Amino acid sequence: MKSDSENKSTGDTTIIRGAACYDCGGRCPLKFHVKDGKIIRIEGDDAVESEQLRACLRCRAYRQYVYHPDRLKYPMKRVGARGEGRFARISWDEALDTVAGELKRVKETYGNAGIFFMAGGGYHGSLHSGRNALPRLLSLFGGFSTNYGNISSEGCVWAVMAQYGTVYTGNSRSDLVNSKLIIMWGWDPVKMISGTDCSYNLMKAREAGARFVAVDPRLTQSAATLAHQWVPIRPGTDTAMLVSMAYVMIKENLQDQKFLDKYTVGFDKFRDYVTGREDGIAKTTEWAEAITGVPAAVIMQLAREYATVKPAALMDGMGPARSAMGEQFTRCAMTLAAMTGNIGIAGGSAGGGLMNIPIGHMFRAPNIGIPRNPLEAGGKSVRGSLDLQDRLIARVHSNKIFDCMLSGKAGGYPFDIKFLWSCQSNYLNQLGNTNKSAKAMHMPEFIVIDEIVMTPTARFADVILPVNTPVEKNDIVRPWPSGPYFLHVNKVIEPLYETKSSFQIACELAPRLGIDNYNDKTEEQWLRAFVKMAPDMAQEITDYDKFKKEGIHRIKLEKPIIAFEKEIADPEHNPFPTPSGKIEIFSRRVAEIGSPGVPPVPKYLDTWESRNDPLVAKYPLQMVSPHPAARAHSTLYLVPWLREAHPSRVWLNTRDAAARGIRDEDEVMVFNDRGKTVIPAWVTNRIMPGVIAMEEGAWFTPDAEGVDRGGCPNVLTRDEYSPGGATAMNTVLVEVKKV
Ligand SMILES: Nc1nc2c(c(=O)[nH]1)N[C@H]1C(S)=C(S)[C@@H](COP(=O)(O)OP(=O)(O)OC[C@H]3O[C@@H](n4cnc5c(=O)[nH]c(N)nc54)[C@H](O)[C@@H]3O)O[C@H]1N2
Ligand SMILES: Nc1nc2c(c(=O)[nH]1)N[C@H]1C(S)=C(S)[C@@H](COP(=O)(O)OP(=O)(O)OC[C@H]3O[C@@H](n4cnc5c(=O)[nH]c(N)nc54)[C@H](O)[C@@H]3O)O[C@H]1N2
Ligand code: SF4
Ligand SMILES: [Mo]
Repeated sequence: MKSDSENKSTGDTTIIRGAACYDCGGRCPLKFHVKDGKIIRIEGDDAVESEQLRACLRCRAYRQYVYHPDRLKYPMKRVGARGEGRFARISWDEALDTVAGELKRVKETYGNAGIFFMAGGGYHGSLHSGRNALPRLLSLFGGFSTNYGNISSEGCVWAVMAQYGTVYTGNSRSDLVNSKLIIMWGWDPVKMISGTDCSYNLMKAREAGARFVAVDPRLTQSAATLAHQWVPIRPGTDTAMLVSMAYVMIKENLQDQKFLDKYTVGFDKFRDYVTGREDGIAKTTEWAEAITGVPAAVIMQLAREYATVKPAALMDGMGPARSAMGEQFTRCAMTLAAMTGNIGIAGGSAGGGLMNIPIGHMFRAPNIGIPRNPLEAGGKSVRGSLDLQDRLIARVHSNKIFDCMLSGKAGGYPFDIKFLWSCQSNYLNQLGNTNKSAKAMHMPEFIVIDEIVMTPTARFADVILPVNTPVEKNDIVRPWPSGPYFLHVNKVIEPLYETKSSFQIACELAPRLGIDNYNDKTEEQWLRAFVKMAPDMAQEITDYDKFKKEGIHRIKLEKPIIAFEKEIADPEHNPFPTPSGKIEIFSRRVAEIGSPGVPPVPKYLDTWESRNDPLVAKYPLQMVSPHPAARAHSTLYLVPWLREAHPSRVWLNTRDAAARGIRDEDEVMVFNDRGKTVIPAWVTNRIMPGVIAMEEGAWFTPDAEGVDRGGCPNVLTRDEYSPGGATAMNTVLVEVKKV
């Protein structure tokens, strides 16, 4: 029998265990077969004594990523116009001297606030991540400005902090088998993973007899494989359906009043809103049908079912929350979880979108330690306040980076961006309104980008620093939302070409900036220190060498983790970490902000570019941009196997296609006032009429007329965020025509 510890080598092939670090929704142990210093094969987990953490198609195609001919091989400087994409090779010395010189010049001329650090989610290792390595350097250099707001889930984070006071609101996936009803609401874990152990446990729950309902404008992979019922819903209207489900429960007295009385504050105020006592509008199923397109009878049925089948897990995804007023969806889902008494019990779910468990989670990953950014000294912590205004000292919202680049202080932002460091991000491609972002990229006086491939963002660099992939360095990484385990990223091959990690780059820049206390450890000393630094790791990993060799340390839990189990079982000794010590359906902290966009109890609020927007006459279709099945965002875009497995297409309902004379696989143009993109159509009834879907992450490839030929949905999205911070990616009106 094989086991975790076996690294069997046959002939001249060696097996090295390691892991990937994509921002991918999971995290998997991998077995790399290496021959003559080259990876010749990759396998997934082979554990026999525990549940396997099986790799998805993306890491199975890793070889074509590592050995892609278009990898950036050596430092380069721009020789053409900015954005044109013409570069010439330079030495590392010239590249680093130039970057250091520009940092000093900008600091002297404009002050540290002119230096903007823009970090994406591209790499998750503790040591080599530029997200850790570079802020440490820039803080020691006197400070920097940056962005706030988790693009993925800021609305969810805001909502859970308001209602529960913590981001750890998920249960172990192994607890799903205890659920009798699982509602996948804008949640497609078969594709987005939601923890590597998720799909397997959902299958087990299905086999154990749980009923599955999917609420999504698309019949997702998860809906197709698991669901008994698909409820298509108009994007951005989910809160109305949830509110109306609450109406049914209240009218039929189905809510768990004992639970509400004991553990929550403010249900009475929510009830007043739902019944219409507050605003004169009863949130009936007919009221919700008109908004959501979901038949009143279906809303009624799901409300009754969720209120009476126990335990039930309302799994509210981040997709519906990544929209205008998205945080209201998350707050409302948590409120229904409380109304049905499904919080803190096996088989239930507290909701909240994030689905994080606290042990072994990536949010708790140790890192090299970032000194407080001097520019933020004295300010509130970014997470410390629910009022977004408090975050503006040296930051802009992520979806306003490019707007800030364009208008700076004159546009009301706290700084002008003079020096841009884009690190492990492809934000030109990944944030709202790409055509506007491309204009903004002409504003900074200097742009440095460390990257693996020549992304649409990297094309705008003045200096490009080539970075290596996770198989070319040692690191420690932790799982996405569930787990619990820790992974050791092992160096499987020597760094290719002249590539370095972001951490190495920072180490080599430090002396050039006159910083002599940047780093005092070797790579191995850091990794050993990390294991001691994080309490959950220190307790578990007593033999670092074994951990490194096996590539994984699995935490053995006696029973599944259930969020808020203690708070529910023994509330007197375990208050919720909120000001009231209870679940805050009414939040005083939110009330104090005093803005109609953030009501103190969750409410359905109409948004821009909804079906009620007059713009609908010109752009009648709503667009959602789910995460790509065969990539991590724009990472892996160039990998041929993945492109073949999952060609990029726009999902278009048969009725909408017929009305426009479009047939399957026709090239179509998707457009609105912000941009135009050309992409083949997938004509299908797996999406509801009136809605189209384009996967995010396809590379922006403008032609001479400015039409994107790459199928990048962000030429259409808006660079806006919601009052609670949600990045409004799924709130977009468009039209489609045949080209
Ligand atoms: N394969 C793959 N997996 C990934 C990633 C990836 O790029 N590729 N990225 C990872 C990252 S960083 C993140 S943040 C997560 C994101 O995870 P999610 O946010 O959960 O993923 P999405 O695909 O954006 O959205 C989930 C679903 O929401 C639906 N949806 C969109 N708008 C609405 C709406 O208004 N109402 C309803 N009911 N449904 C709606 C979409 O159709 C989609 O099926 O995924 C992670 N996992
Ligand atoms: N329309 C639409 N847009 C979206 C979303 C959506 O739902 N709809 N989702 C959003 C979400 S949730 C997210 S998280 C963002 C993700 O947006 P980004 O964070 O920009 O993610 P990627 O597109 O994966 O780009 C990461 C880049 O990092 C590079 N990289 C990888 N490893 C390293 C490394 O070690 N060092 C350095 N320096 N670079 C490295 C990769 O080559 C890649 O180009 O996209 C957002 N954009
Ligand atoms: S991309 Fe993520 S989920 Fe897929 S195999 Fe790799 S680590 Fe696992
Ligand atoms: Mo994300």
